Amino acid sequence: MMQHIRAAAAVACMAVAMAVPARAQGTGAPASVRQVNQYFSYDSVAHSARLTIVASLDSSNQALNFNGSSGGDLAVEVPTGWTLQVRMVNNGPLRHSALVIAADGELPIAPRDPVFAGSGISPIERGLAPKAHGTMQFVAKRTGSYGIVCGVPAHAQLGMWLFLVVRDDAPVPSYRFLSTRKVLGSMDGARP
Ligand SMILES: [Cu+2]
Repeated sequence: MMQHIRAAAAVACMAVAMAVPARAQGTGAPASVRQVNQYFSYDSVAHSARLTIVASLDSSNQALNFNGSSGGDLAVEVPTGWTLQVRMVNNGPLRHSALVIAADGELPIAPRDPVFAGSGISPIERGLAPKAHGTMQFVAKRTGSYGIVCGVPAHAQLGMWLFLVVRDDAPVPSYRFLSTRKVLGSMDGARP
């Protein structure tokens, strides 16, 4: 009898496990989701990553920063083919936006052509108003070095950008600081 109940319970458990994706305890997120830090997480089964960018997080670089970083001293890396969802919150007094451009040389004064379909937070040139939120979602289709840059004229040149690295051989996404690097107006030099 006891064995019978145990077997029935095991079957019931399996049914629940199959019906509901495994959940990380307490967070409500699937077990395949890893929260790297307060700004970055990824799902290794869905092949997607989520990045939160707080524009003007603090006063560093005259508040022209993303999550406190500027001049390419922060690099977010995702494997080729993954989807990246970016949510921007404007915490500063000026308007800001974000778009992905190829990292080749000097930053344009007014970057306005996102390199991947969907890789811009509108309005790119005018920017989000203070306290406003915006999102973009795109597939990082092509391997290479890119910048996630502010599209409001002059902001990227003044350092409001971070590196986005798309790599074939990246095992998992990462969010890392390039402490030796800080070049405000150019993407040349020590690339991640
Ligand atoms: Cu800006």
